[in-house]
Amino acid sequence: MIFADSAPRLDASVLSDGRTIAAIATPLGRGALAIVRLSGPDVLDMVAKLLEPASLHARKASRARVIDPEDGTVLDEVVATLYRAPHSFTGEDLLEISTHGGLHTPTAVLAAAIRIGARQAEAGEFTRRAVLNGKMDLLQAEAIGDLIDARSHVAHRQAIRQLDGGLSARVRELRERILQLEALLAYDIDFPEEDDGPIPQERIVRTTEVTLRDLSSLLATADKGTLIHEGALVVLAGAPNAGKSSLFNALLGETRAIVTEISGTTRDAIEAVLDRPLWPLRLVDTAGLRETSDPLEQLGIETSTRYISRAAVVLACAEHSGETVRIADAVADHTTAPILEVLTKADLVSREQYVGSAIRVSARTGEGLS
Ligand SMILES: Nc1nc2c(ncn2[C@@H]2O[C@H](COP(=O)(O)OP(=O)(O)OP(=O)(O)O)[C@@H](O)[C@H]2O)c(=O)[nH]1
Ligand SMILES: [Mg+2]
Repeated sequence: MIFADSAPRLDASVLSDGRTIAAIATPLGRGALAIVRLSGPDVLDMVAKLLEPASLHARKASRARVIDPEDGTVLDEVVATLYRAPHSFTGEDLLEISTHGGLHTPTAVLAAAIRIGARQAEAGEFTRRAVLNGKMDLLQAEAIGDLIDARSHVAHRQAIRQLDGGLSARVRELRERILQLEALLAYDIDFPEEDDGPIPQERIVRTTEVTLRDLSSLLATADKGTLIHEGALVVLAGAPNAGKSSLFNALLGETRAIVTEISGTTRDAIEAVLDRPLWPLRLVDTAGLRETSDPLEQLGIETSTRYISRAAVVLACAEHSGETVRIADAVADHTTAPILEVLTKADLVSREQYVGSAIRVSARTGEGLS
């Protein structure tokens, strides 16, 4: 049978020990609330042992007390919600307890669950069970990780789209097309003697072409995905005292790097993330490039060079027209990335005086920053 009509199913018993797992789902720290989650076959038993009253209606939030199963003391006043299998995030019976926050209370509730037989969940184990039980596919599980790790507006938006199944649908479509192609080929191989078989050769060629085109257009989005996750590395490079740190601060809108009139102020690379609409920018201020006998400054320059070699874009900064070209040439030895010539301190050079194609910027007046 060539056509498979569903994705290969994973054997849940191989990857899950079938025990009830428990974990604190929220970060530990001072806060109003925390969530302790339990998932697995013993959840109903555990509700009976942990909660008072123990009668919960599925999918209805109920007020309850968590009771220490050993000495009967009250651990917290909580809101508990029970989800019955398969109608839960993991596809198993699942209990969500909203406890008060802080360090001690959620930990005490978790410890109580473990004392009555739950196992501390590993990182990502609730999501893994959701995948094993067919509640979501791997791309969606990955999207949950991306959503949690999102540090910018675009990364967040992309993760939401992937969670919604956008990428899954594209991959599914491609898979179906490839299976179809396989069937056409197999048919052709099975009946080689028929010159003019029921499947015209052009049809196979056309399907192959369309599939290859769709595959490469999907692959082409991978680089963009990486940019969205990691941000585009934008390196400010130039001679000492060119105004790189001032430009860095002005672009960020806050004073992150030290600025002085002394050449060689910046010794180390300083990174900051700028949230931009297409993808975040990882802006890096670097030590000014020059010949030096100071070993400390030399180390800073080596760091600058390393950043330049990994950059997505380099801003070749200089305060005198003509000098930007020299900096751009020096930078080009270390990278194939696009290099933008940037004339800094534009407030000191009138437009009439200036000849050249560099972008004029001034940290002082804000000119050219956009
Ligand atoms: N007029 C004017 N002065 C500026 C501007 N930007 C920086 N400066 C001055 O130029 C000097 C050097 O600025 P920095 O930002 O420290 O220069 P840098 O390129 O980071 O220098 P190093 O870290 O030593 O390589 C300081 O005295 C700043 O006040 C600007 O846009 N206009
Ligand atoms: Mg500096």
